Amino acid sequence: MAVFEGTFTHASAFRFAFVIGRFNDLVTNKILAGCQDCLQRHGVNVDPHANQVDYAWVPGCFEIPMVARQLALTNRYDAVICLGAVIRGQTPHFDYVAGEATKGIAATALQTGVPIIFGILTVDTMQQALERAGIKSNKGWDYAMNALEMASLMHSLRQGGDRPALNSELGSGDLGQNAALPASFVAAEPSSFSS
Ligand code: INI
Repeated sequence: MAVFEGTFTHASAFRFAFVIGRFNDLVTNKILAGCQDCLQRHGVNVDPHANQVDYAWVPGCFEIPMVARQLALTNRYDAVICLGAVIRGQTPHFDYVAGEATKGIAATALQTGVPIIFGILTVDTMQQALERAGIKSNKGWDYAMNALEMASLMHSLRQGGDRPALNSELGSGDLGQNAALPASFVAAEPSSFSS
């Protein structure tokens, strides 16, 4: 049998996309900065003009799943990171916005097979949101770590699975889901995964 788990050591081999809500952008910009800090310190080039991270801005959390799905379907990304902030104090339809974003993000991950990171803060007050966006800690760091881990884990699972096309794809030098990674990155006993 094999153990599959993600690592944080090959981040430079992956591509990521962000989907970020402009609503409450005082908060979402700070979460994004936390994410970028984490990715950068793990070797990811977060410059939008480089070819490792793309950014899509949407009006609010309600629009995030649609754009995340569109990005995931391109098959260019190892993970899509969704960032938003829904604050109960500001809206009577908090539950609708938060609920639709949650359902949509979950459905997108299951439908596309691409890790979609749920980086949506759902809090009661702006104070609580800011505390999670840099005043006390920055949840963006956690979301970026989740993205790195899931990108790595899914790669490991594909390596261990019976996906014949993958071997020919490896070595292409491309970034993204089919990127070539060191042999040590492959799960120890891949054959057991196909049984
Ligand atoms: N969008 C958010 O991201 N956070 C919120 O707190 C929020 N509130 O309070 O309403 C919000 N609303 C906008 C919504 O996401 C859509 O952009 C809008 O309804 C247009 O479809």
